[in-house]
Amino acid sequence: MFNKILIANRGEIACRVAATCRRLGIRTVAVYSDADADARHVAFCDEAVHIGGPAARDSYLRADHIIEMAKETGAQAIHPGYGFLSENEDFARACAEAGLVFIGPPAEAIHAMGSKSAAKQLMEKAAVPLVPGYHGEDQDAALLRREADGIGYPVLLKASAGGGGKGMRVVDAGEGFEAALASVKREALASFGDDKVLVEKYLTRPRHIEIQVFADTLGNCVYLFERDCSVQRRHQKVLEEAPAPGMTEERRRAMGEAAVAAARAVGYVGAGTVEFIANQDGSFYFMEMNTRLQVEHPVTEMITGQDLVEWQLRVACGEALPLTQEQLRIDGHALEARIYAENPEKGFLPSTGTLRFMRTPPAVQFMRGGDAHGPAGVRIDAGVREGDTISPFYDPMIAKLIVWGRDRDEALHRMSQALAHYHVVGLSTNVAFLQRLIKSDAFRTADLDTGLIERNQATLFPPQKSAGIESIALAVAALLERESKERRIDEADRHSPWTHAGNWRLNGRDTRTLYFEAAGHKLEVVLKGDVRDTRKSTLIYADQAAPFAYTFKADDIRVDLGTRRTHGQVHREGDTFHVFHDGRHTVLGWLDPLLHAGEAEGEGGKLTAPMPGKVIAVMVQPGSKVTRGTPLLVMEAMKMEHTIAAPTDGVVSEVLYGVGEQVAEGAQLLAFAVEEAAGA
Ligand code: MV4
Repeated sequence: MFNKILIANRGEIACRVAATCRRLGIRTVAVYSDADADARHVAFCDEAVHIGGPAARDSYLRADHIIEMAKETGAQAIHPGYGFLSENEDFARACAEAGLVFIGPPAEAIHAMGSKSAAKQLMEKAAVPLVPGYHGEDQDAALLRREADGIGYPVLLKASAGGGGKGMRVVDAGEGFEAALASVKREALASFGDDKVLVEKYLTRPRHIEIQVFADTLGNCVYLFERDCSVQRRHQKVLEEAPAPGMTEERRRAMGEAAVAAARAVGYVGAGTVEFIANQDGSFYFMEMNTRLQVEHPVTEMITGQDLVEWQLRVACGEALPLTQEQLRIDGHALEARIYAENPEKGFLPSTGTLRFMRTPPAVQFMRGGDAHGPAGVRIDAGVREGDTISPFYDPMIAKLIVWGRDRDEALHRMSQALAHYHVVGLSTNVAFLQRLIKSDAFRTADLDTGLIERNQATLFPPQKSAGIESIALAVAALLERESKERRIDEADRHSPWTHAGNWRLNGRDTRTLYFEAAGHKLEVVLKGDVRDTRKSTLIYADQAAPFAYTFKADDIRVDLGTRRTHGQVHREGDTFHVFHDGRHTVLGWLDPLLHAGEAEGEGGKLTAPMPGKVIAVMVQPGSKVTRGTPLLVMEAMKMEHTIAAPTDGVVSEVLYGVGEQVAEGAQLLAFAVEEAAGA
């Protein structure tokens, strides 16, 4: 086995590879760009080498420089992860020339699968099923048209050099053929420098089913069953699972053997994935082969109990595959959800910023040797920690959440539970969207195909509901708990504002009105009864009134609303309450009566960011005395400026953001204290 390897990647996959190396006693060298100096993968590895600027071409794509660093640090091999240099045949060759082992397939195998039409010709010879179509050398337009007419419409035109959905066009009828051909050729030439196209019968409701294969240098080749990755959005996978729902034993064997034949046809070595599209009737066709370890490999690890990175390392140093086909078994069902920093409500726009707060469900980190899924059946592969930043330079994935169950229903249940305990503050995430997806009828009943998300827009993007009474009650509980703690601390201090009950806003003896703001609406909550002493009162909100009591158990708040008991977590940042309840994240801004005392109804003056954006000017500093309406800070969002002004006379006690910093919607920007003298 190797003593030391270099990992030519970043993020979760670099950490994932390092985790197995650590278990096997292999030293690891990380590489990092300027943007990643404090990244988790750098801390996770034994050594690290700085390789350049934040843009990938200035760092993670610098093949020669990375090879140089591998030699300098005494690494014997390079693991490329996925993306970046993983499917670059020149890099694979250059490693070999430098006397380093490339932990991946031979350059020739990468090359053979790089061209779609050449790959299809090879697959045809190996008797791997192909979609009816044309993948010949002759690119004469009239010939291509005759082929399309012969196949029957709709047909799909694909750039031979394309991949991952780029350079494809559906043609519904013969009349549209020439225009579509010209457009695909233009796009292919511009994107891949090669305008060769192929023509295929277009399948209208395909499933994406891929087979994990593994080959060693001794001539062994096996399949580790299938993954269903049909749930995608614009060719980005969202959920993956193994095994594929509805798969029969015969079809599993047929697809597995076809995949092994495909791998053997190109002299494959190492981990690879053969991608098929399958019709609803189960017929399946070769699409392409990915010559790397894939993002979604953990679901295969969960159901087979095998560590695929360990397999890669063993194969790369010439060992035989750890198991034979007969020894491989499927145990249970696994699901993977990709947690992204993005905003599903705004067209899945990537969301950059700092993970100011992050709580994750109980889980094992990465693969554990000998224990595929850990006690809870939950695994998290993450490349970031709380406090880290998601920058615009790389893929905005936060983590992969992987769950295992004895069957699909158990896995679904665990995924839903785990998502409900994935709490992120600081940027938008797709967690709530994933939760809706998991719970949707289409996914629950495994009515899978690549159009699932498109077709279920209505359920997956429901109109935003206003905050429910449970979320409000949780925020109120968090507020009251904090106040009672602060009061205890300040009890001895007669000059403290708390002892003057200024924060209580008591209207009469036992009624208190609280105002919150959520999604631009002002919400009124009335508490009646003695909240201070018994924690029991009545909560009135949006025409509902319920007896209200709460208790804290570590981070968990339990709330009783009459006979309904619920629980959740609240993360407070200044006057902003992030309520996590029932798998949802509700942001409530508390309108502190101390700050809003002098304010006319409906008037602005909040010290929180009205929308995500960037701070472009800060006019004050801690200690600045200001009068009501004084501009404090300017934000820029959507090319417009927003000035945050003092809500009343007072003193700035804290400035929480500096010029140039990104702020999330609802984030508190400044802390402000009412001028002592003003109220006296
Ligand atoms: C297809 C197809 C329908 N018919 N080929 C998209 C990416 C590439 N890997 C293959 N792709 C497709 N090829 C024929 N003949 C539909 C797709 C397709 C797709 C395939 C897998 C996963 C998601 C997809 C989303 C849209 C289209």
